[in-house]
Amino acid sequence: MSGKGAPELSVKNCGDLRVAVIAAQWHDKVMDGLVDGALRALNELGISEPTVLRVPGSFELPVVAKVLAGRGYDAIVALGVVIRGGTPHFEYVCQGVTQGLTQVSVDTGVPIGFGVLTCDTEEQALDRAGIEGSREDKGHEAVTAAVATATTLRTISEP
Ligand code: DLZ
Repeated sequence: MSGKGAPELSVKNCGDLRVAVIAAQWHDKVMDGLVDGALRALNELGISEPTVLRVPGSFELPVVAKVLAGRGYDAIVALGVVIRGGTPHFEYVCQGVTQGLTQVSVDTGVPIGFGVLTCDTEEQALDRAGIEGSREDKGHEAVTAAVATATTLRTISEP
């Protein structure tokens, strides 16, 4: 990650962070890629024993994130895949998970990496899943964002 003033991420400044990963269970192949990417990123940062929890679908991510945020985690990573179908259900699930995770993060002050793909097709999702042939690795990215935010929050001293 590059950004003006953002702390460099390394095992030295991240290895002691408590991180939880929550992953939905729809669209197995994409989810496997997202979870693998997230665990790879955590391992690179020396965060070797993350909590990993599964939920039925993306809609259930916020409630588990909220409970974890109250249990002392420094960062949470939420992973899911929502693929547009022929009904408005897609919009409701996308809206619920996006607003729910935003609310939990802002209300609790615990950063949540947003690794929820919202795609028109499975092909688009696979292209972002961090598997062979994918152009993007959104599980890895979500960890990097959450951990970077947690390290930034640590630099803010008490008034
Ligand atoms: C019901 C549903 C549908 C249609 N599609 C998806 C999806 O593409 N991705 C996903 O993660 N979950 C989906 N779900 C399940 C909902 O997230 C939720 O688990 C159920 O509505 C039960 O609350």
